[in-house]
Amino acid sequence: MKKLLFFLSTIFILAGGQSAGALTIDLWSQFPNYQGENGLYAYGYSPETNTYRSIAKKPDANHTFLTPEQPFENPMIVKVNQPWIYMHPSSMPQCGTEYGTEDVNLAFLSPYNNLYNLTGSFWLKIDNLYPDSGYIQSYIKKNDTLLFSSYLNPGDVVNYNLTNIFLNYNDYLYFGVSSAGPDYSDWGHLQGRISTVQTPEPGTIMLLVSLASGLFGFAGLRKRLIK
Ligand SMILES: [Ca+2]
Repeated sequence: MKKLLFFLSTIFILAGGQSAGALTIDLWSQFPNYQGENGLYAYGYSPETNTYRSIAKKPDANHTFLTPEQPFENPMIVKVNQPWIYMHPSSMPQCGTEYGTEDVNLAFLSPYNNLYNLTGSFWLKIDNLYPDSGYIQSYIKKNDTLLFSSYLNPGDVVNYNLTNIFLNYNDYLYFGVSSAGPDYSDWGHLQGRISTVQTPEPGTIMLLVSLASGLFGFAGLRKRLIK
């Protein structure tokens, strides 16, 4: 009987066990063309003041956010060749003092209370003119909580694989790149995917409970008939 119940439960979960919010976001394919598209935002982040700032969308270019009021227009975040998103932070004084030192962030605003899996990579592309230049810190945060962090030298790729991260409705995930000092040749890149963990809906759970109690009831009736 236990085997039968397990089998039936598995069938119901596989057939009908949609999560409250089934969602998969590929950061490259669904990279926003305006702030908030697909729940994604381009932000500058000031570690000094712990504040986030929307980066301007470049009017004459798609999937490009930058800071035109500062030298080199950093912080900058741009969808480039698949699967990569280019992320350049900003560090005083080479990138200006308008906003001070800022990390560059791609943020995701959770539309549900749900569990999420996060997989992907950060990469520090080599600047061919200055191959030894460039050094960054990559990180992933849930609101103010650090979930992942790694420093990268030129050419380094680091993978992340975070499972069962619970986000409430309107919680933020931040995929960030910090200059970790000067920002010369800080050609940071990000790729990855955000996906909800499939969990049975309450209706499915109730169905399983009913099914289980029904089967046990049937088993009891059968035992009584056999007696
Ligand atoms: Ca740096």
